[in-house]
Order: sequence, then structure tokens, then C-alpha cells
Amino acid sequence: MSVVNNVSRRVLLHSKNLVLSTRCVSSSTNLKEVLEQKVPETQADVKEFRKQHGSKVVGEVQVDMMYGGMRGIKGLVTETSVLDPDEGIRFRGYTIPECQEKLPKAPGGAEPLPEGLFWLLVTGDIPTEDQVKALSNEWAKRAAIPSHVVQMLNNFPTTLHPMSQFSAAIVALNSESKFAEAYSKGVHKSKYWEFAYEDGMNLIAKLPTVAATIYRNLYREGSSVCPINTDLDWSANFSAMLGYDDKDFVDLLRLYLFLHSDHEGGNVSAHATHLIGSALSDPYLSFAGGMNGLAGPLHGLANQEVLVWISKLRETLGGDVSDDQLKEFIWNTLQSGQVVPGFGHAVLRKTDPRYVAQREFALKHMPEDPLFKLTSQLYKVVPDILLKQGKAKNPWPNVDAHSGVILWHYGLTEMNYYTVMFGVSRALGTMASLIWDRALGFPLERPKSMSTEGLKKLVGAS
Ligand code: AMX
Repeated sequence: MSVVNNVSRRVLLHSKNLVLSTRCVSSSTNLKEVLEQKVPETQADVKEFRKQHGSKVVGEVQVDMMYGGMRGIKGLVTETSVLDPDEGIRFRGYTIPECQEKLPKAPGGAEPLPEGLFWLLVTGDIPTEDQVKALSNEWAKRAAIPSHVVQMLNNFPTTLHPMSQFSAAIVALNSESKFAEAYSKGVHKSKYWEFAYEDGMNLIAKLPTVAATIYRNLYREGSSVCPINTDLDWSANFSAMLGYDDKDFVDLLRLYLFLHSDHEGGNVSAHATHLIGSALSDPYLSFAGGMNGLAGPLHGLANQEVLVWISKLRETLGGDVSDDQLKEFIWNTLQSGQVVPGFGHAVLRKTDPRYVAQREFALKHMPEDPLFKLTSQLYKVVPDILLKQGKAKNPWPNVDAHSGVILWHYGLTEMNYYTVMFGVSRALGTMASLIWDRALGFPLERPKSMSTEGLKKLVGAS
């Protein structure tokens, strides 16, 4: 009975918010104006580059690459970030520590605001504090979600995984798509990027509301999310809607949403979003596809899997674990044909700097936390075992080895939810890229595939 009441109360609240939000959306950020200058400059630059160098060869494709997940094939252009195997990610040329130093922070906060990172990803420039503040405000004003999405979320069974709920809600948000609307009215293709921008901004703004609604439905007995506060930044509003008010947690969320945003173009979630967008599916449909990829255990779901695995480890071995016990548990995992979640990477060949940044946060805020200590012990023990096993090309921890443990420390122990938080962040990179995909007029993506028979003939094997 009370759940029903909560549900209808929430629907009302959201319907009201939607009306409110459409009334007060004004361009308080000048991001679009900045882009209006950058787009023609970059278009001209790319046009000239292609005219001069369009036929140059940039790599070769070996048979093993085709069977091996296309590793190392240079086949995509992504402007927002580049991943070096040994150094890690650079966002528009800036490393994670450089971003942490240069990007604006919230008053009293120590971590960069994800809004600033989005500005950087879209424009290539470090924003001013005022530009970041205006973006926070703009996203707060665009944050309400339509009542049909709230109703749909409220009707899902609690057994439906949070990532499935998240993805379905994003698909349903395409009722709001400015891109789809403009396309159906026959807008000129030179204007596509402007509508991709509007959808990207709205999607990013709305995701915390969607994510928090899922969280409260599943883990807080369907209680309502609090209203958006236009004076707060994106992460602070997300934290408040989730129901967490610890200021260190809010700062953790800023760090988390900054770190998980972008990892160049070939990873499953970014690539899927880009691929679907190339069919001119609107940004909501494109991003939902990316989220379905993020929900895979070898990609974003690894953050859930790490905690599932650590929980099993603690159930089996108890609290205080020796290195030898740990080694045996890890070998058992490998011998039963499973991966050690949170370790390895398709591109990286060193410890992920996103892991390092989270480790530094943990050393500062929770050095005595037992799960953090276990994570540190795993960092010491797992790589040697993976090297001994001799299969993984990279034995070092990735971003997912650390994230859940910190969330757990602050009481967010619902591990099935962790990938949703990753997803909220991943919108920053994928939407920044999608704006440029449309601005640069990237066509329908359609690589050539071959049959084994055809390939054998091609290389003279039959
Ligand atoms: N544990 C056990 N085996 C591993 C391993 C790990 N952590 N990482 C790689 N391997 C194995 C692979 O399964 C593969 O085995 P196979 O030859 O029997 O198929 C072999 O080592 C070679 O793999 P690789 O070339 O080093 O890695 P990849 O590029 O094929 O895959 C990744 C990369 C991330 C899928 C893999 O390292 C893995 O499964 N890691 C665990 C899951 C994980 O943490 N995923 C999150 C990655 C980051 C992210 O996207 N969020």
C-alpha cells in the first residue's frame, strides 16, 4: 500500500518537474556558442588533412587481429581521449593527475568536477570556474525525467538487474529526443551536431535522476528522490538523490564520475554508442546500446564482479587472510576457468592510472578500511599469479578492481548497482564524441567482414 502511495507521489513529483524544467531551460552555459566557433574550424582542418593525406596507409591487418577482437587495428577516429598502453588515458592530451590539478573544483571539494571534464572533452580546452558553474546549473535545470519513464521504472520487478532497468529507461527517454524530432522534420545534415548536443546535454543531466530512481526503488523501498537543487553540482545532486550526504562521498562521486567517463573510442560502450549513432539513431538509443555493452562482465560489470568475487573470498577464508591463502583462492578461480575480475586490460599494459587515482583517494580517506587493505594485498599477489599462468597480456589491476571497495566503505554496498554508476559517467565521453561524430559528418559505419573460407583464399591457404 505504502509503496503504491510512494510510487504515485513520485510520478506526480516528476511530472511537475518535467513541466518546470521545460519552462526554465535557458542557455546559461555558453558551451554551444564555443562549439559554434570550433566546429567549422575543425571541419576545415579535417577536410584539408584528408585532402592532403587521405590515401596514406596507417597500419596493417593480420588474420589473428580479425579473429582476436580487432585488437590494435586502427579503424576509428575519436577526438576526446587517447589511451597509451603504458601511460594510460589522456583526456584531450591531459593525464589524470593533470586534470586533477587543472580542472575546477567545487567549493570545499578536492576532486575535479565532471562538468569540467565534459567541457574539456567537448572543446579541448580547460574551462573556467564560471563555465563549469554554468554547466552544473544547466544540467540541474535539465535533470527532470518524464513521468512515463518514472512509471516504467516503478513497474519493473525488483528482480530485473539495475543495468537492464537503466538501459530500458534510456531507450524510453528517446521520447525527448530533439535529434529524432529534427530529423523527422527534415533538418539539414549540417545541423545534426546541434541536436546531438541538445540530446547529449539532456541525457547527461537526466541520468542521475534515472539512476537514483532505480536505486531508491530497489534498495530504499521505493522512496522518492529529492528535488534537484540548482545551486549544487551534478555529482552533489546525484549523491543527494541517492540519499548520501557525507561530503567525502560527494567528492568521491566527483572523482568516480570523472574517472569513468572516457577511455578512447574502441572500448565496447564507446564503440557501440558510436556505431549505433552512425545509423543516425538518436543519442538516447545510441547510448542505451553502449550501456548494454557496459553491462557485460568483461567490461563495466567487472566492478560488480569484483565485489561478488571478494565476498566469496571472505566467505571462504574469513576476514584476515594470509598471502598464501589468497594465492590458493586465486589459483582456484583460474583453474575453474574463470577470470580474476578487475585485472587485465585489452589495451593497457601497466596498472591503470584510474586504479591509482582511486587508491590515492582510499589512502587519504580510508587507509584502515579492511576491504581496502584486502584490495592492496590483491594488488601485491594477483599480478605474479597471472604472470605465472602466462595467459593474460596485462596482469595489472584496472579501474574496476578498486571502485566498488570505496563505495562499500561509504555504505553503498549494493554491488549489482555499481555498473549503473559507471554508466552515468560514461555518458560524458560518449556524448562528447557523438557531438563530434555528427559535426564531422561521420558516415554509417560498415566495416568489411569475411568468412573463414574467403580469408583462407585471400591469404593463399586453400
Ligand atoms: N584473469 C584470468 N585470465 C585473464 C585475465 C584475468 N584477469 N585477463 C586476461 N586473461 C586471459 C584471457 O581470458 C585470455 O584467455 P584465453 O586465451 O583462454 O581466452 C588470455 O588471458 C589473453 O587475454 P588478454 O589478451 O590478456 O586480454 P583480452 O584483451 O582478451 O581481454 C579483459 C581483456 C579485460 C577482457 C581481460 O583482461 C579480463 O577478462 N579481465 C577480467 C575482467 C575485467 O576486469 N574486465 C574489466 C576491464 C576494464 C573495463 O572495461 N571496465
